[in-house]
Amino acid sequence: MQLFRMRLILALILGVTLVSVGSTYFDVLAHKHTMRQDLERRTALLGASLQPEIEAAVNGSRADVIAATVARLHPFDEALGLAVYSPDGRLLASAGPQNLFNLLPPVTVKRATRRGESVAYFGHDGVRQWLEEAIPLHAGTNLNGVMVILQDASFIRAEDLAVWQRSFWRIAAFVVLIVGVTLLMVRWFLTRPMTRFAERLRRLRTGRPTVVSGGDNSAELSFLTPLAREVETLAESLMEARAAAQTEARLRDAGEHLWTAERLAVHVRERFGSSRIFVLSNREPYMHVRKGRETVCEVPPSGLVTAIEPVLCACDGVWVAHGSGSDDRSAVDEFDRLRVPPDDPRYSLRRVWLSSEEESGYYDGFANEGLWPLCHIAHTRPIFRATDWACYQRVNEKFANAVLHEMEGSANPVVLIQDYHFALAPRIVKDARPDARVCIFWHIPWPNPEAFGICPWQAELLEGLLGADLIGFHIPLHRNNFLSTVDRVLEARTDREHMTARRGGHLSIVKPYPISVVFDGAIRHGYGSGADGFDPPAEFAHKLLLEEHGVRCDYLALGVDRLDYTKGIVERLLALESLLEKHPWYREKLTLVQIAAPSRTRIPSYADLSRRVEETVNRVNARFQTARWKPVVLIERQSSHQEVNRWYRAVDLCLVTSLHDGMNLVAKEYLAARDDEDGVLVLSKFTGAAVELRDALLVNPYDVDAVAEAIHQGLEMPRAERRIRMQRMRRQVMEYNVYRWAASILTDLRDLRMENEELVTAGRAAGPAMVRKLA
Ligand code: ADQ
Repeated sequence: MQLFRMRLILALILGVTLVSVGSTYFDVLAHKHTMRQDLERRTALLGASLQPEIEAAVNGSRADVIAATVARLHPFDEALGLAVYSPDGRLLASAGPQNLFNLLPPVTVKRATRRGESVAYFGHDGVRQWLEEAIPLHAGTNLNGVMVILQDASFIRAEDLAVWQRSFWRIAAFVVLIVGVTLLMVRWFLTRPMTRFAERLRRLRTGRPTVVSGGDNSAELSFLTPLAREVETLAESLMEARAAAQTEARLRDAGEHLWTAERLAVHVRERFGSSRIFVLSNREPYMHVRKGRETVCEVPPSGLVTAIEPVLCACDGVWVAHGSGSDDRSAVDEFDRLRVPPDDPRYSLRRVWLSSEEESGYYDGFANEGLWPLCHIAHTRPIFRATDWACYQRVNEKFANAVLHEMEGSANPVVLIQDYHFALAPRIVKDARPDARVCIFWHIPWPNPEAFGICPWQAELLEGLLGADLIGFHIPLHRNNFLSTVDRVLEARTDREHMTARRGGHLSIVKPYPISVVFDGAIRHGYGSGADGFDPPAEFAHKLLLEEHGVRCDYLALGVDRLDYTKGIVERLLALESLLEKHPWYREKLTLVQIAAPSRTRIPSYADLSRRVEETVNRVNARFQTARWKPVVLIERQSSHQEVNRWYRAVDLCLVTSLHDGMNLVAKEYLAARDDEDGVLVLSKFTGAAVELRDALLVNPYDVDAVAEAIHQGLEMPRAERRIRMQRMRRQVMEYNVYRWAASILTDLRDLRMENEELVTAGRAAGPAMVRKLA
């Protein structure tokens, strides 16, 4: 850097000096030219005024008259001398420095005589500089002599010198100014951004977050953005590769096989060959959102994208989803498609547009006011409107048709339909394309047949779902409930042993696949241990609470949820209140940070929940808070994945108190983030996650006092016990990660067709009795 700076300074000095000297040189030349012209003009005027008298004296041919006239007319302003010559070049008379006239070359006189006109010439003798102006003298039309006026021209050289002297200081000032400004610009616009950029890269390389102190430097770095994007993508790929290699090494060491994005991609390519995979979900993996004058492409936080993206990338599949971003239309082609991921396009996203009526009837209405509370036993009454149902049917058809359209020309396609928004789509797709392998994954619980029975269109929903070849739930209980509902509602044959349901001629396999999260240990979460200016997570959290919320505490508990009545947020707050009541020791020591993302805000029950949560927070805080502490800090917004991860790593205890939950990914994300093998998970036994995570402190969220006791137990738990429980649960999440979830579904989907064919073939071979049994 020093060498670069020295070279830059030298180059600047040389460059600026050369340019300035060159420009001064031309200035001096022009100035000199002007001064000479001016002197010549003045001398010519003087000559013209003297000429008549001198001519008269010369024409009189008397030497004494000529000498007297010349002597009389000299001296005059600026003139060095005046002389008169005969036409043959003989000096007749002179006034002024005689030696100079003797020195004069007769050239000007001869030239003036020869040409018959005035001749000017600048001469010098090393000390003085002068102008000779030779003017012919006439007698009538005859040339009778030459008059020479010598003008002092030394001032021109003096002027030149003065200009050079003045320019020297100007050039010096220029050099200093330009070098100084350039060095400052280099520092501000190059050195500093480059240093920060290098720091960013270093953090990326070491897997640390991109936090640069000193405020927003985005404008400063903006010119590096394209380069930064490329390098960051490259660095991320390298980090992922390194993480995958480390994971593989860990696995080899443990003699196990862990699923990674790369392994899933290879698996898909090997198993599905040329078959393309089509995904249908309500939420899209990439959203174009207008922010001020810019359009930004965002990835909505969702485990689904993480799991499904490697699958689609591996086979150049198509993801069909609702185009819900404010600027989504600007990013698609005439077929409503775009290639994603934006940085490295590998598959297509097909956006489907919905009118506000369709969104309100299908999404807000039937899906979220009807099916959501129907499937979650959380005592919020489902609302079923015939208009919403009609809309749900229409929209299911619309999305299914979009999938069918995308599938045109693809042989043996695979279709992965996501969630309760599309219960009718499997049947529509399968009827139109019997060669497709169709799967639907139901991300929420399936209640018992009595509870499901209150839906006026339960038969139609089941009929739609049974169009799929594979129906996935999180846990066996939901699968069993589903099969019981099918048994009760439809003319169909279910088989608990083989986990199948046959309706008409079509067989559906119904299986649990517990969804999970990415488990990449410390590498991606990568928050440091205090090195490089980063606070350890706990210190960061305590500092943030103090600075932003004025809260000082010893223990931190955390809740992370969408603001949804199934998540048991109010119950959690009541449990905290009960704890502070029964164990006053925790007052001024324990704070619950509740991060709540606003959700489905157009639906009245959600707006009501938001009000209730805020009221309860205010009431509990008002009851216990002191000058420097309060029991609850409510952060009511969608946070970034990184921010949530920081909190996971900072807290003593994570509270998941859902009243009912298909799985609950927060519990698993918390475990994945705790590479320090510390922390306690308090988990509702009504979540799907509770089936796997037996080392959590399992609670009934309705039993507020019991939850309070679990919090107490968690905070008092010895470090060794916390560690053992955390290790066991982390191992579970590591082995059953989200890639394994996707791989299991795809493997079963691939094998299922053969299994189906075998069963049907066996049935046919065995005759009518066997067929009946299967039917
Ligand atoms: P959800 O009901 O949305 O999912 P969950 O599984 O807990 O519930 O997933 C929530 C996700 O949103 C998590 O990744 C979490 O980190 C994130 N999140 C929540 N609040 C946030 C906030 N304030 N800021 C940022 N991120 C936040 C449905 C079912 C679940 C099932 C999943 C997956 O209801 O039971 O586990 O699908 O199948």
